[in-house]
Amino acid sequence: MPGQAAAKPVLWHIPISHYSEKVRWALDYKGIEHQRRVTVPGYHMLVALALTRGRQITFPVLVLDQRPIGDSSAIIAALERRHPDPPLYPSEPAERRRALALEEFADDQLGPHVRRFAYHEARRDRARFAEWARRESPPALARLGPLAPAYARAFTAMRFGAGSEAAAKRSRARVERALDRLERELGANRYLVGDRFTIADLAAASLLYPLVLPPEGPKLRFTLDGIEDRPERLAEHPTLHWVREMFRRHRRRGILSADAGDPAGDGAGAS
Ligand SMILES: N[C@@H](CCC(=O)N[C@@H](CS)C(=O)NCC(=O)O)C(=O)O
Repeated sequence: MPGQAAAKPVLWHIPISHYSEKVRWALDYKGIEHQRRVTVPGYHMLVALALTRGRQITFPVLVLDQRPIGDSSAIIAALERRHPDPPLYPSEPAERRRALALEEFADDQLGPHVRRFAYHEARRDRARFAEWARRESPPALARLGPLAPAYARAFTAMRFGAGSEAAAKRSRARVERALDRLERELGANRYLVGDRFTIADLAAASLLYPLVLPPEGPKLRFTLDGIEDRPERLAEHPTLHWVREMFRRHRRRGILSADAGDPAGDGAGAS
């Protein structure tokens, strides 16, 4: 309709999810006004399937120009085409290839293992995990009352393998190897590719946020026991210091529409 503003992009996300944080960061970095929607974790898979007509089972999903896009990397590729400034992809072809390869490395080698290990550590303290699940749940899930923590335990075990000590240990080792590789890739540089912030930095830093809990990132109401208890192994890793720096320098807050369904959208501001 002439004169009618284009519909704002709508981000379907999970506040605590690091893949969701990756897309929130890209939207905010590019200053794209958008709306955010949340739904009950678990049920979100049905919502993702419905939104994408069966193509995608995971969140985040972004509806951009009426088109639902699943998968954080595909979403950011579409944002890059639609809103090229400021760019997240390097313009030089070899640098762009390296940045996209590092994004893929972070998506595949880091994301699932950070998630399994972090949830496993969080689940160790049953009372604290239960308290977190009760407070953090969206209203529809909170209505389950005492069942909400049981639901959270079952979901994180079934979908993410967080219930298995052995699997969490393997994931931790994978995370440590990935941190070492990123340290090598960084060398003496501030950024992974070239001399400016790119998708490579954004992907690695966002997918590592649960191990760092930077003040600029999503607010969780607990810190992860395992990280606190064994700081000598992980918290002091140079790559995690770099993650803190990336959040401090580049995680600016973005523009949410006035009518956004979920104004904070990342758990920030919740008490
Ligand atoms: N490759 C996907 C992964 C996203 C993902 O794993 N999302 C989780 C939430 S953190 C999810 O929806 N999981 C549902 C499931 O495990 O099937 C992306 O980059 O967006």
